[in-house]
Amino acid sequence: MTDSVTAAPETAPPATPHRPWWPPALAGVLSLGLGLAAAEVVAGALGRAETPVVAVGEEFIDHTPSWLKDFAIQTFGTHDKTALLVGMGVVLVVLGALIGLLTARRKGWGMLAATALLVIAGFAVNSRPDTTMADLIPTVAAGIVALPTLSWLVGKATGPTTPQPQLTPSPPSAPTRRSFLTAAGITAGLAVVGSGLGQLLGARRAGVETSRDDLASTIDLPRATPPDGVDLVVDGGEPWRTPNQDFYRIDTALSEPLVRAEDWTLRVHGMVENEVELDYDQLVGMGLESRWLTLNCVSNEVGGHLIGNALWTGIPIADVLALARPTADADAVRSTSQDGWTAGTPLDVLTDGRDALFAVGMNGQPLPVAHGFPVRMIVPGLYGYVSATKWVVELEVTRFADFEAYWTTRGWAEKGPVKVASRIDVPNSRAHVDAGTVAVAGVAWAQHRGIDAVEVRVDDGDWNAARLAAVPSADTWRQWVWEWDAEPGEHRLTVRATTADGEVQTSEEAPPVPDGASGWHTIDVTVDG
Ligand SMILES: Nc1nc2c(c(=O)[nH]1)N[C@H]1C(S)=C(S)[C@@H](COP(=O)(O)O)O[C@H]1N2
Ligand SMILES: [Mo]
Repeated sequence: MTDSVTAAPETAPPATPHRPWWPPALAGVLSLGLGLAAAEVVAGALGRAETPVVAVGEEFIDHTPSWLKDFAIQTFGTHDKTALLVGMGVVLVVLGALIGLLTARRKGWGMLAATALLVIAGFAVNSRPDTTMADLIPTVAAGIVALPTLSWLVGKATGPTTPQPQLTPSPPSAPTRRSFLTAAGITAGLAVVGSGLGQLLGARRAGVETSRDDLASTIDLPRATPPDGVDLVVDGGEPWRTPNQDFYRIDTALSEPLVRAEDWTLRVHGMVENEVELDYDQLVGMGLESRWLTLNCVSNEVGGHLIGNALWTGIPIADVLALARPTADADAVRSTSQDGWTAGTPLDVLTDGRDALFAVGMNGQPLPVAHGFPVRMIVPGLYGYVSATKWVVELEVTRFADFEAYWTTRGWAEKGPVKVASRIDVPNSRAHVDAGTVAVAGVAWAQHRGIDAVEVRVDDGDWNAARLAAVPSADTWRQWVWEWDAEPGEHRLTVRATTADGEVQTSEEAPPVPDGASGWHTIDVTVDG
């Protein structure tokens, strides 16, 4: 006996109101779109090329089988990249719609799927050559924007979350529908504005990279082949010449200043008889010189790696100052970068004949943007914070008594001559080595004075003279090696250097603040019998 047809209304299963499928799908697509637009803005602002979309596209290109590549080129010709982007757009719309629908039914799963998509994009970014952790920032921004938007917009698309007991299904009420459409419209508008802004910001970066590429053929940069005998080539040691992409980077710029060479000028003023303004061609026209110079940061700890050595090509700062003719009572030069950072350098250091340069080239390449393109200063013998102004646009000849520079207002010393230092690179700290002959090796530096001796000590034993590599001048770091006849047990190795003018590196420990770290570098190793 079946009386279900006539069953009392109160025993019927709760009615699920019919809802159209497209609002949550649209919500998914728009949230994803807004997230990706946010990534474009952040990437543009930071001057980073690797947005999640670009990285996934590039990975796709790199991993496309060649038959598909050939097919794409044959079919789309030079529009193959456009075809790829359209294809990716279609895939993103489908994925966004699916994520929106999933979020409407199972919110947790939908959010997880969106997160997974961004994590995959993050892996793509990470697999691109030359990327650092900072290149992940745009992808993270995409997540920070997309996930809350997804939750909010899908919520709007599906109406109030508190179930309203209803006997008869009713269509979503007009106000709910209208508020979803408003929210969707705002999201779409923001996504469009965001991607436009991202394009604009990214174009500036592209313009600067083009300017750099052009210079590679118009200015005369030498091949940066290290001189003979500078590299001891000990296994695990650092190369004497630091490749540009491995050169430490320190600056206060959250996004790199983007200045095209053709837009750059340098103004020299203050206590001078003749104010000077030079553009890039005029500066380069004064004559380029190339010098191996080691640059290090005052913040480097004993044993640290905030130091690098490169072939710098540029114009002597002294030549530019000679055009301006500083007055006799001046004793300082305050240099300013395009983004307003300042350094104070002693005038006599800049004019005493040392190779202080306005550098335009680094290791045979136009200066990388991160290292100060188009022009930066580098002064052998001084820490970077008092001398190595990147993106330099202005010199004011002045007196130390009359100004403070960026780091001196923050407790660092007014003058920053480099302290003599030495570092053990091989073996690694806490390494296990076999008893017998062990190469102990590293670098020592005292720019502009030069290194005359390096000694190594085992535990509290006598100092042993290390063998020194060649150097082209007193302005670079110097590699050293000492052959140790290692006996089993735990040992502590200590290094110290002596400068060419006779200063023995002090054992007295000082922190980096206010004028550079001092003390001997030591490492502990275990010699296995
Ligand atoms: N414009 C600008 N130039 C700058 C800095 C900076 O913050 N802004 N930092 C200085 C410091 S503290 C150092 S150690 C060197 C580092 O140069 P690098 O990043 O090319 O290694 O740049 C110097 N020049
Ligand atoms: Mo520095």
